[in-house]
Amino acid sequence: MRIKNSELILNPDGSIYHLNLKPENISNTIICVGDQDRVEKVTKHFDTIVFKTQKREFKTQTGTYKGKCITVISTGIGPDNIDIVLNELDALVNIDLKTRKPKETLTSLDIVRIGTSGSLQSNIPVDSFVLSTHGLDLNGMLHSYQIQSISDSKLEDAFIQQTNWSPLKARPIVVKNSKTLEKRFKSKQTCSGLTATAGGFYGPQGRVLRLPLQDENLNTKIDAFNFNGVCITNFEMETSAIYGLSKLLGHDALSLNAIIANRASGTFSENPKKIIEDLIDYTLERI
Ligand code: R1P
Repeated sequence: MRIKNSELILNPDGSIYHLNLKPENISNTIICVGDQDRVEKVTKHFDTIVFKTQKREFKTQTGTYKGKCITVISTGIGPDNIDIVLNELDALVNIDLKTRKPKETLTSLDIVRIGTSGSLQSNIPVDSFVLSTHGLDLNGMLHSYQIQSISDSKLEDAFIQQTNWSPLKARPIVVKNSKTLEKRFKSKQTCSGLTATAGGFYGPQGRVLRLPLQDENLNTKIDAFNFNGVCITNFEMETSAIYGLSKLLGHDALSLNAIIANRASGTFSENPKKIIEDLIDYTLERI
């Protein structure tokens, strides 16, 4: 069925609405970063850059690193932006933009996030790398889709019970990473665990400036969560959305985060730029 102009929006030049990209502008290997200024921190290592564009917070550069074609794209902050980025990247490879029909043969993208994050555990210090085995969706975005086949209801039930999760909030959803990508990126340098993805930076991650929290003990319960040895390592704002939409759309995704804050000890990295640079080097060597 032809997808209507109001649902699949194209710019006058034929590029997709928010990302400003045409199918020929992207590689099947994607690195996504939150901060648009991080795009160049990745592509400065490239042999060549063949394409650049930016619209709003979505900045894209495509080029080669040691001969491999890679696209680097910034997502901005939050799961709402990931909904745009994942759906539009998928449309570029899996929908014929001229006929506006899904293609019969689908393409699977490799999507690797290079992010920053706060650790929740004292044994995962600032300046370490976290590889997310799962995304724990605490923001509700994925509930707009049919997620039953990709979510882990046992882990979710344990989380709801152990944290006394408010029924007034969206049910948490747990989604796994791509095991293929995990094998390639896991090493002694990475700590593995479950990454909680919040829909905001302050209240949704338990930070208090002037507003009291719905549950002031929630972070303590999240820190202590344990289900058959699975613990929650860190908090950020994109991983579960990337994992959920990638699984639903048939892409492989992995999220790597540089730990720049430790919420357990209240510390912040003295040199966050360095640990982000180190994670970029680490990722490019394995991609
Ligand atoms: C919050 O400051 C932002 O930083 C983290 C969070 O997930 C959120 O996007 O990641 P990035 O540095 O990749 O944006």
